[in-house]
Amino acid sequence: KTGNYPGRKVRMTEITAPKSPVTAEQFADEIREQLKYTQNVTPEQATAADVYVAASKAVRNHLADAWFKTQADTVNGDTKAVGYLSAEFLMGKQLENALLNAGLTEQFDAAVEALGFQPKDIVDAEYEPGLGNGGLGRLAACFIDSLASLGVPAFGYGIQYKYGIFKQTFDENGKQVETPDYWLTNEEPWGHIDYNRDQKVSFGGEVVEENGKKVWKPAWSVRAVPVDYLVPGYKSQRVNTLRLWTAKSYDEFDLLAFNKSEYLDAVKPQVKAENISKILYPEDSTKVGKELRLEQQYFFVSASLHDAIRVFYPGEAKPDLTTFPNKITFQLNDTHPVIGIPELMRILIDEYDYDWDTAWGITQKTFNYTCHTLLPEALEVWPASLIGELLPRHLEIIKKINEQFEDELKDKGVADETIERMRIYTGDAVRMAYLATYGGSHVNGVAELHSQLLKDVTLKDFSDAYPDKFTNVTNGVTPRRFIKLANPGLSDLITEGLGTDKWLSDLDLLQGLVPLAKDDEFVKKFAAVKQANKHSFVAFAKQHYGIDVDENTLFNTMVKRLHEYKRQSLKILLVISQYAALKKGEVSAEEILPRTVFFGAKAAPGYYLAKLTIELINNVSKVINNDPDVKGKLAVHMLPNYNIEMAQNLIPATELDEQISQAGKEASGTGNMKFALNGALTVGTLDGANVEIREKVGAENFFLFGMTVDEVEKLYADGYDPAKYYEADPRLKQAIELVANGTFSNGDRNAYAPLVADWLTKDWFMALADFSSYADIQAQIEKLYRDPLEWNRKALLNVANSGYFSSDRSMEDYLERIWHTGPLAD
Ligand code: RUG
Repeated sequence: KTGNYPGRKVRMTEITAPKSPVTAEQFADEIREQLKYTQNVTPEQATAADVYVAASKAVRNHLADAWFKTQADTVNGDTKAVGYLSAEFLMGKQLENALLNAGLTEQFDAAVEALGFQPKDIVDAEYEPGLGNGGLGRLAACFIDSLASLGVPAFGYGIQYKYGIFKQTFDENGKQVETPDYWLTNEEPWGHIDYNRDQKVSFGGEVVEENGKKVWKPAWSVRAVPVDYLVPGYKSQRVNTLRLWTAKSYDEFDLLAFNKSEYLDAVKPQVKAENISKILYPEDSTKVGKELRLEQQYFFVSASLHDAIRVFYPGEAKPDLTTFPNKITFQLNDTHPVIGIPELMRILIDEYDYDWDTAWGITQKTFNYTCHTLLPEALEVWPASLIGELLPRHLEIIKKINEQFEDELKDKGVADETIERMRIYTGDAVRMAYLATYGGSHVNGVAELHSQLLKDVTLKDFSDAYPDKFTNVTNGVTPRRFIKLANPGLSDLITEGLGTDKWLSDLDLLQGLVPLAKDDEFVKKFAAVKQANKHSFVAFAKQHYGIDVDENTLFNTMVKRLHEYKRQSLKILLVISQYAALKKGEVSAEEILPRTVFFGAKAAPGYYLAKLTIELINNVSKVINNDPDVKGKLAVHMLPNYNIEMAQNLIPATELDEQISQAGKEASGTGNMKFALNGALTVGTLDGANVEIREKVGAENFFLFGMTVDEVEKLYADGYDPAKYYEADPRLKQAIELVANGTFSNGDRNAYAPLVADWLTKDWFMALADFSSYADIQAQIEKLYRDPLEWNRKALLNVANSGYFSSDRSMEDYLERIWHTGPLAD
């Protein structure tokens, strides 16, 4: 698998072996040492937060040698590295994961106990960094974990935002309130800021001709300083690097202005520069047309490309960059880093004097593009004027790329009107997805269905012209964090069932559990693990949200970003209809299946209908949870601030998972994989990776409902009238009427009028059309749940057959289909 190529010289001769693991006593001493010399507290003075920092630094020290060795092998060996360019990395808490991967969990537990602390309190003291919005950022984190675990040399490149995704709370009316998430308030022991390996990133100005050469004269520059995070592989002895850039000013302070008492003006340059890495855009699958966003994208991509040249050609003034694509292949995670294509062209032509064709050859070989969406509005399109203002040289290059592209299409015999549709540069806009598709070697979608729809619809013209570029890599999740750490009870049971823990690095081994689904005793043990997880979640919910949850109810969860296409409104309408049926006594005492419904979802701050949906869920929750008539039968909780920590606690406790997006809208989903791997059954549509999950776990172990992509398309074409569905199903009609008549707004009929109007007149994602089949399938769900042994057998089969959804497998697919590289030699 490794890509050998000529011209590699050994540059670093001394390679240090990784330190051998320590005893618990030694590890306790290391923590004491950190407390003393870096925290400057005695063990008696130390708080859990002190011990957390000290233990983190001690683990980091253990990883240092393997990190150096991995870097040396990466630069000196003959294995092409992977550069994963991503505006988001949603890492989750680091300590527990680092301990696991460094093989130090037991030593840590014993060591902190010896110091008089509970291991859980130390782990909990970590503040979760929220440097991503949702699935896309978490996927990036899973991927770099898997690459390190597979021993593949890789760099994650992104931005160290000062403020991550906002913290979500709800006000007394149930409305979402966003507060800034300043995650760096306390000492953060994982990132190492490396001022000596900074890069200059410039903006604005103009392009002039000097001696027949285009020369960019930028107007202003910022200093990109790397903050390095270690990415330890699980049992691989490899530690890769996540390099997140932070923006610093070159002009700290304008002394002249200060001396004139213009204090605010004095810090302006600093503020302007540092703004670039200040905040993560709280958007997920929606378009933002912000200048600052383009600055952020260019900032981290330019710094990363220069950094890769520094790393692979150290100290060379005139490196042979024709070998660059053999040293590193860059994956563009969505359209956010696509400005990297013209940037590499500019670097090669302007900074290293390559001619256009050579530069283009290198660039096209260097990049690949992953598309994560089917929503046209999520494919970024930048006004050409904005690019021209901020990056004038890049706009010139983009125009030239577009000319070359149009010529190439003409040569291929592509029709003029098709070329017109495909233009990268339209005269007033630049389409980043098109630039990425043309400018790289491969394009992939993130689930089979999604990749097919990219070829058939979203990027059809491109797939017709360049069929070989297109491929699929279905997403995956890391089993280390999302099974081993999140669900230790299930992990132990899997290990017991398989007689080995090798499944943690080869998740296909879960297949070995299939025969155990016939063993009632094993299924009962599996059920007991789920019950124990529910019990733990009850305590977690009490501690974190102050709510009382009845563990003897079906735990039914829908957690993901709030978006109309994901259809949280479909779920809440069903809950309301179930409530109405209970109130009217339509369900007999024997028929009642007690349920607790959990929602978790952040809405983009400017997304009105999404925020109104949150408010509705909160107020439905208030009414239902306070209604003595349904006590013990139905409860609804909208849990605030859905994040990785909540996922790690709630997913293992969930029995029924909701994946109910409109078919053809969710690119993949990764929550669906986490739930299946933790033994929840899914109720879902044929969308995204649900399709493959159902194939793998078996149609009989998945609750399918709703229209298919073709049926959705046909209904759009025929003219969709949601009111028809409202009239046709009394359950739906009743639910919507209850929302409209003020039942959940103290009689105020206006409170949800915009939502009701949207449902009845527009309902773009056809929640109403799918309502009846969704409501109908509940009877099947409830019937099965009444037979715990059968339910758990099916849940166990979900676990056993979901090994495919490991991000290790995703990485192997990328390596084979796209990157054409592999692990470092031992
Ligand atoms: O919405 C998609 C998810 O379906 C997918 O699982 C995830 C990772 O591939 O990416 C999400 N996504 C897409 N987040 N932002 C975008 C915008 O393109």
